[in-house]
Amino acid sequence: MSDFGSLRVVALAGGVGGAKLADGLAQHVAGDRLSVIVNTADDFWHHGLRVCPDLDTVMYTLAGLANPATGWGIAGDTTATLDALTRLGQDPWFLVGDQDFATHILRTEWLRQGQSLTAVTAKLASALGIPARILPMTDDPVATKVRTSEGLLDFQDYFVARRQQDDVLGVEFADIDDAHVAPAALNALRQADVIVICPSNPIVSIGPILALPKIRESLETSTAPIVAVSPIVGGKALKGPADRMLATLGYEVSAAGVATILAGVARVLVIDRVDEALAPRIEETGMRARVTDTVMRDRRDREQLAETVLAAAVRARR
Ligand code: FO1
Repeated sequence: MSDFGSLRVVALAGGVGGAKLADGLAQHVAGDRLSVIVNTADDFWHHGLRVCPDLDTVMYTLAGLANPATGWGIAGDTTATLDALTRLGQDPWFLVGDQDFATHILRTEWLRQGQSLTAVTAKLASALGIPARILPMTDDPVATKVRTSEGLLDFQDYFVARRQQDDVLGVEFADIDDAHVAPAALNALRQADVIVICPSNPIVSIGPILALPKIRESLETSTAPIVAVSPIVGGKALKGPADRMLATLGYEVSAAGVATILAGVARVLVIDRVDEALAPRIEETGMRARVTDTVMRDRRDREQLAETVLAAAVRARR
């Protein structure tokens, strides 16, 4: 544990990129002093089970179980259940492994008993030996819908079934107006010494978290330094469709474009060395720019990026 072990750190995260930085932060921050508030607007019902992809990606990554090839799912998982479903005539468009099914089965059972998603997630994470707190942004259902020339698509239909081939013309978060921030997530934010916005898609991963009014208000009024990491490096998303989405929604596809979305929320934007020339433009938005290597290829990269982020936060606090 490093110099940052006593800080209470809250990270906002979506799926794979967010989970990697959360893992880096967990290498610096003691036990439950790290809280990760996770996007739940990708969640959906599949074969009668509640699937929460971003929560599970963060959970499996922090447990050291994540499939390194995909970033989601469990390493070495088998597909006997999916194969049996296919034999029974089901289209296996969404790849759920056998061990992953166990998570969805238990989550669904506990939710049906009336437990909150926050409580269910805590039980699953504790069973996997994760000391950090994994906190759904809300216990209420919120669903991302993607507007395309084919109509309004459910998020996983756009993302997985249609392989992100459609131009995204707009994004909606269904039921967001009726959703309350989860109390544990709000408490964590209020007690944070440092807040980190992970390099997740700013539109569909960080966007839903910021769309909860109490979260945005808490960030805007927080005295804790807020440091974001750009998920766009050299004009490209490291993973997923964030670059194409920014383009079709009218944003510049660069760290400077990310800065226009996060200005007013984050105090510092961490950008990659290849984007160093964008630093003055980012600083024009009122944010400080911090330049470092942001591509996380292995666990050591995660740990080093987390160290840079935490050091930038501590500096911004003064
Ligand atoms: N992403 C895919 O691209 N294809 C899949 O078949 C797929 C299955 C899957 C199963 C469980 C899970 O937790 C995640 C899964 N993902 C899959 C990833 C996920 O749907 C997306 O990456 C996120 O929703 C975006 O953050």
